[in-house]
Amino acid sequence: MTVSLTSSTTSTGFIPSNFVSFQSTEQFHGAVREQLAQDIEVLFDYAKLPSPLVDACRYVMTGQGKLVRPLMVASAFASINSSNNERTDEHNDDIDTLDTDLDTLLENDSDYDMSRRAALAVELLHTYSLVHDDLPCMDDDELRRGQPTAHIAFDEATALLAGDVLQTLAFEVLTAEMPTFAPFDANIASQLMAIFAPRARRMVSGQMLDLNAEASTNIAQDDLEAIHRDKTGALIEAAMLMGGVCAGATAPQRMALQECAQYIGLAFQVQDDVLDVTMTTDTLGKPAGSDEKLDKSTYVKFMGVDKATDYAQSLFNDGRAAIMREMSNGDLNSSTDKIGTDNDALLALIEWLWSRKN
Ligand code: GRG
Repeated sequence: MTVSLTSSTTSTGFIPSNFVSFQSTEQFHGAVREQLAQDIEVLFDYAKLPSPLVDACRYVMTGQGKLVRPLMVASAFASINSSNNERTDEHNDDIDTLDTDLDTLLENDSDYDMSRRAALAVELLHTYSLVHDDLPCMDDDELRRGQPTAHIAFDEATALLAGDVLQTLAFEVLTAEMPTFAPFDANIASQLMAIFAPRARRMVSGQMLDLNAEASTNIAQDDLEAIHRDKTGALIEAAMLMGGVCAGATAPQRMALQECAQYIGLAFQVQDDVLDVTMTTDTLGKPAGSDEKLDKSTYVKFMGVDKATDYAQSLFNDGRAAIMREMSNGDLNSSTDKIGTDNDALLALIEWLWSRKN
């Protein structure tokens, strides 16, 4: 599989991009992770947080997270970008392409940098939710991403503030002028904000519904699904849509991204329930079997491990189908508005998610 991403030749300043082709999903994901690690440092330099707040933030942001949501932003960005560039190429076939190519490159550089901001934003928000979720007043967990949780490594007040400031930074990063990022595009930034803010709010609503459900003895599968649509699904939806918007996704492309995200958001949660009972603490990097210990309502509790595994697989397949349908735009002879090509980062991402072990 080959995926394409527009990538700055260096990460300093507004420099026209090269189109870099990656030979494998691992290579593509590695490049996204490396860029994100650099951007996290740029952000902490910019934010000038006092100690030990900055240490706690760096600690939680640089643990062994899988970076699923930034990878979703980058994959949606790469797929839509590659699809739309293909269309531009077709359109420009008869035109002198020299000037157009330079315009496209400059435009893409700014788009790519907006996708870097979006990737950073979703990871900041996600990490804040994990830090708060682990606090003694929530799940009271001591292990996360293979290391002691923030309130254990630091103290409860610092962990609470770290979560708070990560959340604030998640919004700030979309419009701050920071070194190594092209000046933010106000039009894209406002679209990103409109996607991100309500879904960040839905994540917290989902957490409340989850806490309410813990107190109730008997909840239906539909209720569980509604909880996870908000708690886990909303941010996944935000990640895919934000990546698409940065690459200039059309309305049908956005609808396909949203539909795909809804399926894989739920699939991800069902899979999480399965992994909690089938994997070890070492592999998970967080306590195995904690759902049962906390008597949580999970898909495994509803339907058993085998059926929950099948359910996750069928949801991933539905997510893939949403993308595939858009690739052919309902008409196998049409290439208009298709999401990706044979080198589709999104389809590769779904495969990678399905094969995850933690
Ligand atoms: C605002 C306190 C608060 C919570 C919001 C998202 C959330 C609700 C709580 C986090 C805990 C949790 C179990 C969420 C379910 C979503 C989920 C499966 C999170 C784990 O995500 P991964 O697997 O984690 O992507 P890494 O560590 O790899 O980033």
